[in-house]
Amino acid sequence: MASKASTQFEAAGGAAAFGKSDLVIVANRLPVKRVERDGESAWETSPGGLVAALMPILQRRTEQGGAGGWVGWTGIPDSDAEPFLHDGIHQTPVPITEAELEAYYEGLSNRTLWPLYHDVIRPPIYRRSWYQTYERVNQRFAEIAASEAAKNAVVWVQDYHLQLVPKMLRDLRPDLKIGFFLHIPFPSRGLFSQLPWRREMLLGLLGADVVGFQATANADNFADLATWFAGAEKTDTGVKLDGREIVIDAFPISIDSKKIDELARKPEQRELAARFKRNVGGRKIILGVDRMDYTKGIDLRLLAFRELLDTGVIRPDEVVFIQSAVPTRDTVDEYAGLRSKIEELVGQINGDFGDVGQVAVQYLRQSLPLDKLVALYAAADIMLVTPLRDGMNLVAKEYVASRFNNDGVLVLSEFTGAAKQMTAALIVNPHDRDGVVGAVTRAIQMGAEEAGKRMRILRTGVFENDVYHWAESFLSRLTA
Ligand code: GDG
Repeated sequence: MASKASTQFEAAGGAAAFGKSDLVIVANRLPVKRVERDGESAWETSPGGLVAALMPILQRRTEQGGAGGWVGWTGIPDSDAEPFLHDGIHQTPVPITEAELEAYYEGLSNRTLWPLYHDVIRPPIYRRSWYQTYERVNQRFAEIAASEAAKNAVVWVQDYHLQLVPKMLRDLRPDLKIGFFLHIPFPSRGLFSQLPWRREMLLGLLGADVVGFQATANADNFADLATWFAGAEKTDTGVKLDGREIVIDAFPISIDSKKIDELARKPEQRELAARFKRNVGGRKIILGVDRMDYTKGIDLRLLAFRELLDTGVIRPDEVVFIQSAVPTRDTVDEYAGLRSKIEELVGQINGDFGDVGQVAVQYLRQSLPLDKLVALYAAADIMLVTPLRDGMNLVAKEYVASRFNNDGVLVLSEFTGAAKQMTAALIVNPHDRDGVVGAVTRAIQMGAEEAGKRMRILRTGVFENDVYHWAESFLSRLTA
């Protein structure tokens, strides 16, 4: 596979022959997925904030006479899909085999880096063969990006799956402007030092001109590690390495706030939200929405809810807790155990506090369509966002964007990137059961005036700093 990509690259004349796009996004996944429509298969744009934010920027580039491109995996193992045009954007697939996915994606990305970067909530597994595959797949991404990028193009690499790409790409194409953004947290020296390939990973990232993080603390950790292990020198804006200035900064990601707000206001959406409310017998709704991931603190949240019921602060005929947990990374072992644990807790709580036709916890394990999700946000009196560690957390922002009546209370973990911006939420330490119980109690009792004041502040922040602002501020820093 690696040889196929290198051959393609060399056949195209290597770095001497420049590709088509002058703005290229490189991400693990392409922004499209293969779907069956009317008995035929076709490419369809994938939902999600990152795609929604970057597609218009790439399209604008095309309209202005340039060309936007995206390099990534199709989501189909062993696929040899050819490059194609979708919505005016060059889509360049990176082929990945089933065996490589096991090592590069499930292994090094999701069983080593994901737990390590999320404060070792689960023990990271360090396996050299996974790292070697990660390196090989990263090299393939770099080579394909090198052949896609026009001379002096801007290339923006996304996330922890591709941390070696910036340096690999710079070695192939020193003419490029290279940016990197990490969507998950970046740990402190004490934790990061565990990584057997720490120096390689740091040098990989330092190949970029701008390395962006969700929060200042992450950027500071990276600058510290770059000087400690990679011999970089601190500067006012980042670090210097081999005579090259590298900007290191925080660029907190956000959502398409206007789109969520407009959707929530639609009459059919309001009707759906009202129907949800009727379905739960008019009870107050506490809501949790997460990927089923051990970083999200779903179990601790359920235990806090149980305590509220145990102590009688909450009565099951007055309040319902709706937890939506969309399945994710099902093939990774650590996730299977989590699912049983959560389902057992839900079962216990409902066994003890449910009634005929009235559950205490309404648990949904499915991917909800966006309109249903937004109607749930609109129906929820209290949103519980209690991850143990989270780069940003977009759910908190989506909830706020859905509350066009300026009501509802957000309870937010201090260990999310979002908590640094959303200080008008009720901020909690998810490990502190008493603290979470106290915050939910306060949220239930909060008067409309205080709730409205807090929500207005939160909404102003979410509308001023949307995902378009995020993308533009990163790119303008990169091209400055
Ligand atoms: C990573 C970082 C960072 C969830 N259930 C459904 C559904 N979702 C959507 C939400 C939201 C997204 O998934 C989850 O985003 P988060 O930010 O909360 O968390 P991660 O998936 O862990 O994202 C995180 C993010 O990257 C961006 O940089 O904030 O820290 O871990 O948009 O709405 N969407 C639909 N149905 C569901 O059932 N349609």
